Amino acid sequence: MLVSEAVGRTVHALGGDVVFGLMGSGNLAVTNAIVAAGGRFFSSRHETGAVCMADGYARLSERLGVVSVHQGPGLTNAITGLTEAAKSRTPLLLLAADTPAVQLRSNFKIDQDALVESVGAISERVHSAQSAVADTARAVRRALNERRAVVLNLPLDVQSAEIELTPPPPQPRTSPPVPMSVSEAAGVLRRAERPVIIGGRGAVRSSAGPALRELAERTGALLATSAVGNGLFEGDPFNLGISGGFSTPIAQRLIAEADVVIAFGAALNLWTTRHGALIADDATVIQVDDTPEAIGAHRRVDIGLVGDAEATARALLATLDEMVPAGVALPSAGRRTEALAAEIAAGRWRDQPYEESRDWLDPRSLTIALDDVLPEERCVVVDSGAFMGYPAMYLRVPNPGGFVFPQAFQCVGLALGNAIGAAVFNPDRVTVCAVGDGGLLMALPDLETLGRLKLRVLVVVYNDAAYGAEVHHFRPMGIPVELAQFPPTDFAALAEAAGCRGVTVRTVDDLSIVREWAEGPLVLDCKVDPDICAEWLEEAFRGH
Ligand SMILES: Cc1ncc(C[n+]2csc(CCOP(=O)(O)OP(=O)(O)O)c2C)c(N)n1
Repeated sequence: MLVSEAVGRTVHALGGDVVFGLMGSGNLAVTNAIVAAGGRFFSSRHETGAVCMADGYARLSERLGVVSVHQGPGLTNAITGLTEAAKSRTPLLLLAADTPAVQLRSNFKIDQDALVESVGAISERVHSAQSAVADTARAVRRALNERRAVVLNLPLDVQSAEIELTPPPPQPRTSPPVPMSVSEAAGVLRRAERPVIIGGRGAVRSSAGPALRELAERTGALLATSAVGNGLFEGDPFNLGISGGFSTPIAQRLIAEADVVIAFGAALNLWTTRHGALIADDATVIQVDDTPEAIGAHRRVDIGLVGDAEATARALLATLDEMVPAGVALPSAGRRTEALAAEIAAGRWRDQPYEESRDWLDPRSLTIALDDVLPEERCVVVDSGAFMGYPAMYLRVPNPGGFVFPQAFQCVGLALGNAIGAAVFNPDRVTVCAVGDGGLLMALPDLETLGRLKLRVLVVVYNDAAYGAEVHHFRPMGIPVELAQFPPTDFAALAEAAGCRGVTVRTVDDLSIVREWAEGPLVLDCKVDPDICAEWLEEAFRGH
């Protein structure tokens, strides 16, 4: 058997059975082998789109995301999406063909290892026919166990060598880490009067939601999430929603009043803490993370616990039970009152007054109306840009699997791919891809993919005919912004040309189309007011 076939079979055997990619002569054989073994392959029209699809698929499924690309330009095209996946710690395997070492003058020749490593991904390689299965198994193992984006380089000469297929070595199972002692942190929680728990992506990944809700009840804590953890505490009456720039006014007040903040799998970066302003200077900060480097990386932390979010929450609950005799109230008892729950419930973003745009579709009214018209079971995927606060602030999500926020690289144009991957994972759920006009034009090749795959994706284009983020940033300084403004683009026509349904939305009444929408992709070209600048965005610019 050829090495290319053995690699494909091994990837499939180790769980890589859903593959996104773009065919070239260098990766056809390995991809065919995965399909021949029973895998499914989804063609993208741009390699970064393929990586984003695998990234979106992996974020929701918690399985390995697999991508297949041609050597040289196939890999360079994939790099932007790969960077987001690497920064987001998505377990991803990118199969990249590579030029044979001896072909120094090949047009396709680049230093693939250096390129890949420069963006924080791991470069692995099938070194020889003899080591091909072990090399492949190692790449998969590192992607899953280390939660890293791994590129497996497949030199063409090695691919075409002959080997006898052997089964891959059994993959070790790792158990989640538990801190040696949680008594100091439990002691702090025991004395806390106004604790707040913040759950991030690490908490989502470890399915810590129920344990954290229990811990909050036990300690009188209020609950919040980082942006990527959105949905983790949905339905809890003491859920404050996203902590950071997207926080409601009441959430901002309550988080800032906390005397103890305990973060589970959340980086506590400048977004989550609103440039530090959300955490009081004298608050005790506890950070729980399974990655030692994450502890204290963004801000002062008083107690760091290296451990899995769920396991640590359970250990804290058990220790509190030992420390506090039954029937003895903690100082925070009485904090979670019905009155506070009612105040939180009445303080959603959609309840805050704003001055409605008179001449255009107001992006806030658009998003509130969308929230009403969409089914509860939804997955919201958000691109980067000035518009991105609207879906994050006004669209409810049913659970953490209902929100994908590919912002680790702060790159425009990735969400369409993520949305396609999300919809491949969950074809029955409506996937909403919220994107600016600039972002969708950057990802335009994969509008054809969406049309071809006929996925149930609603693309909502916040179309202000501009790179709005740049306009809102620089215009107030008196700096000319014409270079970031464009003539109108007709996304409804582009969508129809790509095999999707396309509709222009000028008023919220036009959203009635969503109620009638039964199948296939629908693109809404929403002509929003280009002059509205969200308050959170002004705040975010301070971090530039
Ligand atoms: C790949 C990439 N290029 C450029 C930027 C700089 N940038 C940040 S936001 C933005 C504007 C995006 O425009 P659009 O998608 O229309 O959303 P809007 O800001 O108008 O809401 C740009 C160009 C970026 N973040 N990523």
